[in-house]
Amino acid sequence: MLRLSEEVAVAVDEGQPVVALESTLISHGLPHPQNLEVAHALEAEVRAAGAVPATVGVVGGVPTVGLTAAELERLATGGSAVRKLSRRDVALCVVQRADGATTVAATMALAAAAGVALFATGGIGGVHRGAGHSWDVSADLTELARTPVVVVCAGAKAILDLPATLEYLETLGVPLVGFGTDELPAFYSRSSGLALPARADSPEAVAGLWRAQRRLSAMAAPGGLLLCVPPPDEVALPRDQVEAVIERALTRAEAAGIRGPAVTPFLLAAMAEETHGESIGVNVALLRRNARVAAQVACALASQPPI
Ligand code: PSU
Ligand code: MN
Repeated sequence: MLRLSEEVAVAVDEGQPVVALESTLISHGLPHPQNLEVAHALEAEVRAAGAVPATVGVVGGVPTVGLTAAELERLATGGSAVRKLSRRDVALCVVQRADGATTVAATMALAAAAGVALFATGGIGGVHRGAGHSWDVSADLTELARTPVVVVCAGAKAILDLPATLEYLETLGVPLVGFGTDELPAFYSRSSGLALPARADSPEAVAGLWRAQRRLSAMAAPGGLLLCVPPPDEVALPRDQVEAVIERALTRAEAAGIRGPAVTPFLLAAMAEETHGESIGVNVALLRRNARVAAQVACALASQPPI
């Protein structure tokens, strides 16, 4: 039911550092042809830092950890034939032998099943603005509560309700750690004004925290850890400027009656239009940084004794 590439299977077996990457940001988060370039660039970042990349997706109904270049291209160019798969959608995609790109939630589940502990993405899903009315809360949050994977991100996407997302993650018992910061990054911007409960200043410190959490899972249900890395200084956008753009994007989504899984891809595309592509530049830069940091943590973890 789960296919690992030869390279990933060997690396997991030998305890080499491996970093999982998601595919929804390729198929539904970024425009073509930039999406395919980014998919390759993220794998290159992971390799440059000394780890093995494992991009996750479902190809012709086969859940795969470690997509080949041809499979990456298939998911990047398939357009609407490629499904956006959250955890609940994977089994149906398997039965129907369809192609699907995995969100943070589904990628975590498949990475954990393959024995991969590190995963890099851009921004996780979270509590949407107006969730008190719509109940739109991403399954990424509940997955973090139950699946033992370190997710490296730039916080939750700025289009969300960030204070509510932090509250929800606290309710679920998910540890949040700032990488060289005390504050939750706001995806496009470095600061959100929201304090994080913990901070780590090196990959080794993150690896140490993760080892402790995994050992504690003997007495408590296992879950993930969210490592929050601010976007690179050179490309980060000022928060007040981003907020104005988000308001316009949200108004457009509301007017178009967008609901459910279509909300996030719609808002990301609207952000790109409203910023004349600037939001995509930030998104790509932070993805690359997160891939590199995840690889560094994977290397630190691999050099410590097994948990
Ligand atoms: N981060 C990005 N681009 C994306 C996503 C995250 O920079 O496209 C995707 C992730 O796959 C995440 C999903 O899991 O959006 C969240 O979707 P939803 O809000 O429908 O749960
Ligand atoms: Mn949703």
